Amino acid sequence: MSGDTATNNAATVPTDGQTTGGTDYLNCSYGIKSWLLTLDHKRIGVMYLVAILTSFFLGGIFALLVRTELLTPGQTIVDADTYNRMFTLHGAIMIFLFIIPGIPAALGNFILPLQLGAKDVALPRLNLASFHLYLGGAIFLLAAIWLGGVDTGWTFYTPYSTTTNGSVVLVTLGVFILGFSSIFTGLNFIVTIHRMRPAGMGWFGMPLFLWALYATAIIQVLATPVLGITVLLLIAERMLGIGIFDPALGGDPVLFQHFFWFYSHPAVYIMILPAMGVISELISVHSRKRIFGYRMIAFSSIAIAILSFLVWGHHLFVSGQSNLANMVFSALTFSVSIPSAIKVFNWIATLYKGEIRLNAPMLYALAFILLFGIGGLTGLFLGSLATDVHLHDTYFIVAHFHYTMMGSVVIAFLGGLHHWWPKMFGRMYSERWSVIAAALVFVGFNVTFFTQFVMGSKGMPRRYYNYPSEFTIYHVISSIGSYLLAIGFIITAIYLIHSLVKGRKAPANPWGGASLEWQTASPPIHDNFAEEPVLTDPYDFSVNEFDERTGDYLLRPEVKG
Ligand code: HEM
Ligand SMILES: [Cu+2]
Repeated sequence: MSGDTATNNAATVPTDGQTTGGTDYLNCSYGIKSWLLTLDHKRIGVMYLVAILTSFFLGGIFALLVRTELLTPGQTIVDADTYNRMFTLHGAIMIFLFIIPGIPAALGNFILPLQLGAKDVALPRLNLASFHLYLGGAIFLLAAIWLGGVDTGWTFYTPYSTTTNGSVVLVTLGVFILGFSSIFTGLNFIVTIHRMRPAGMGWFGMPLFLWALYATAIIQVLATPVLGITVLLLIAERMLGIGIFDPALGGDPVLFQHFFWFYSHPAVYIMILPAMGVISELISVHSRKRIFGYRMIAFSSIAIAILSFLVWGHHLFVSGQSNLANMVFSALTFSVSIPSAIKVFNWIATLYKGEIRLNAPMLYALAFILLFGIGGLTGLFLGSLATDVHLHDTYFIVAHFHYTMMGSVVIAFLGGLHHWWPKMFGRMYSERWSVIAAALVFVGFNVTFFTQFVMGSKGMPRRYYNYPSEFTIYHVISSIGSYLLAIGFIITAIYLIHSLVKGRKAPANPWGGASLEWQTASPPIHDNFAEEPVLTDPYDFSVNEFDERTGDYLLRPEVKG
């Protein structure tokens, strides 16, 4: 097998930082410089992971504050203005600092080159630049929080966002900078998948995770510039008084909604497509069964990426859009469910007669199928005009996007993290606690958000600080659910951090995966592969067999050749 690794096998040591002669990418050099200036995709992936999980923690704190405020009608812990700022920051942090970079930047960065048998991504310096831009954008958002935040909602709708006081310019500038981080990551992944596939690995020889990252990258590169232009126009109107969106200045506020959702709807697929890619890996590896309908799953990722650009108008059904446009966007919205359903049915077909291991990665994969099912199907309620008029801007919407973003993407993120954790950090985590935490997250999540479907269908509006007392019981149940959810996340953080210090040493291939990342050491060396990996079919699990003595799955001698 050739590719860049073939040419220079000699392990190189990083030039950035104090080299130690350590054997793996974690201990081959030390010092803050060796991390912040690293060109190693694995270290960049880990830095993203730390930054993104810190953002999730911060966004989660705001979520718990929002839920605590909603425990009673009227004031509970904060006043109405502060409440508006809290849900806005919750949404903005969760979207722009956590879930958009999310799986691609953290897990994608670490795993993609390994699954290609490569030493790194095609453009390592651009990769590092995308991380620095992420940090830059995050600093703008944090500065905005420090200066009082914003109360516009994460959607920054005009003309309110061009007139209200608050750090709108800081936040939107942060979003603008973060956009470049996303574009550069996408660009890097597209070039790497095109140029660094080893000889013998055709497009249909790649793991499906890479197809999903590829489809995501297309959206990152094509859609994100639209968001960049939109926020620049918003800043121009706010700072210079140029009439673009504000009717008082001769602008059109609905134009902003078109621009904003032309990015933000495809953006939901930047979130969910990588998650779907993770699920394809988890379902097949942890049922030790070839994925069912490989090509249909691969094509469905591309189909979703294309269709995602054609449905943004379903966010404007009650914004005075024409009936014709409403009908066209409604029909197109239904069509997106077809490629999504293909994935769900193929995952279920893969499980059929599989050797299913009910460990944390599989439990999260099974939870994903159910919760994504609920999230997706309730999307059809909102895609149909008659029901959307009733449900728009209610808690039904809040529940819907938390089932898709939280119940699906975050759950898949957790599944992928537990799947690749032994590879990334060379340690096994407590299986028992991972199952307990997965159960708590699952129950807590459904108690929090299923309740919101019920109160939303009864007319409870979103973004309301106060509410009629008939909704109190739902809010109390939902808040208790969110505390359970938080406990589940805290337990997860504890045993994962514990595993870094005290965890059992991980074998190279603890789960019996057949894709190339499992042929590297756990954790990998700086250059990834000490010897050329053997090119295998990523879903042919007969290539390896379990070795009781080491707890490792080893390539069969006849495969190794
Ligand atoms: C950790 C558990 C979470 C809880 C308890 C939670 C709770 C909530 C609640 C109650 C609202 C509605 C506030 C209102 O309309 O007045 C909300 C809004 C929102 N949440 Fe979450 N959420 C959580 C996680 C997430 C995650 C993981 C994401 C995305 C990755 C997310 C994204 C959003 C967005 C975008 C909004 C809309 C904010 C707005 O109206 O501007 N949430 N969340
Ligand atoms: Cu949408």
